[in-house]
Amino acid sequence: MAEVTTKASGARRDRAILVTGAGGELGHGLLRSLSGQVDEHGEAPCVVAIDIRELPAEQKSLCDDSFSGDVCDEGLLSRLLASYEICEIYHLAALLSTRAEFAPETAHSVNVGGTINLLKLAAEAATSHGRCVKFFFPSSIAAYGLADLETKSAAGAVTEHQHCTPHTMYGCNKLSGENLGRYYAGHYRKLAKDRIRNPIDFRSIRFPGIISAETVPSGGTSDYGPEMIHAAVKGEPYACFVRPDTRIPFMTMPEAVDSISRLMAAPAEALGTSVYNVRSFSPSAEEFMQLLQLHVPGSGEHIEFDPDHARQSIVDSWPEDVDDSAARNDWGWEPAHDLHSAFEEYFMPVIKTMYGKHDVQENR
Ligand code: AKB
Repeated sequence: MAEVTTKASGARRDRAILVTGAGGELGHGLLRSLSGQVDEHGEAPCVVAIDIRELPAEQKSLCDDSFSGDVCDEGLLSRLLASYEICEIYHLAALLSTRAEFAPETAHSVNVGGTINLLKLAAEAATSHGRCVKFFFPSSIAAYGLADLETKSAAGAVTEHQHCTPHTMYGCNKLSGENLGRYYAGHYRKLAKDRIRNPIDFRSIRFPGIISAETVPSGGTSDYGPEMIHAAVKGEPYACFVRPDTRIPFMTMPEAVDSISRLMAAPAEALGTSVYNVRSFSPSAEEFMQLLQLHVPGSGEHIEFDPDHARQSIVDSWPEDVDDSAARNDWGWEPAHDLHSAFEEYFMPVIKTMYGKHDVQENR
């Protein structure tokens, strides 16, 4: 039985935005942007969060209600459905790529089983209140699978339709989530007589590695980027688990949150597809380290490259860049940063403040 940690009382059948995996890195940024957001009816729906762990006080304060529980717990989801008129869902809960490879079947249950549960909940909510439920699903560059380094280098920036042959359970699960979203949005219960057409407005972004200046990720394979930056500012040594020439796309956390808000606000008629690539910069691990060395002098001496064969093979199967022109054309996606401005305007000021390292000398 899920532990219920309700903040607001008496909130029955209020309109609500549901966020799963709200305690994760992306949830952290997203809750801030959703809190108090006014919808097209001029109302601010409740924000209701679920996470496997109890939310920290700061995140809880951004929600009207929060539940510690599992997206595989159908009982918890039924109780949510009975308590709220759910109008929008951000389904962030997932086991990331590295963690999923240690327990692939568990990852499948959480990542795919949890997604089906949330899609079903969205369809039931739509049936109950008679309006389409907007559903956001964060997909990933893990949905791609390049056969080898030669293929990766020849492919360059890949479109949404190329190389969708993932090498990881997490990537398979993300691709599956995209397909299930399309199914629930356009074809759910095709043969049922009492079928409701298009109960869900499903929208998804294939994220590159996301770097937050405020939190350090765990369980992912793009984690070497954020881990390196945070370690350097803290003055700690770091052993990077990929080769210096490893290249995948990244973006900052505020850009990731902004991309979600923009996609969700876009008129449905403008969207030519339900899954979009986004990206901001695509440095090699060595270029990353060199820039860090400029901003945190001496940090390069404490960074070594000690590739982990298995994790390296995962990153080698991800594209060196993605083509984000569909997102640019359909809903005006534009990155706020290139690599240099991300360091100057976001990573360095925010991370230094966080660790109280204002005295780390800038050397540019
Ligand atoms: C991971 O490394 O698993 C994630 C991702 C790229 O989706 N950060």
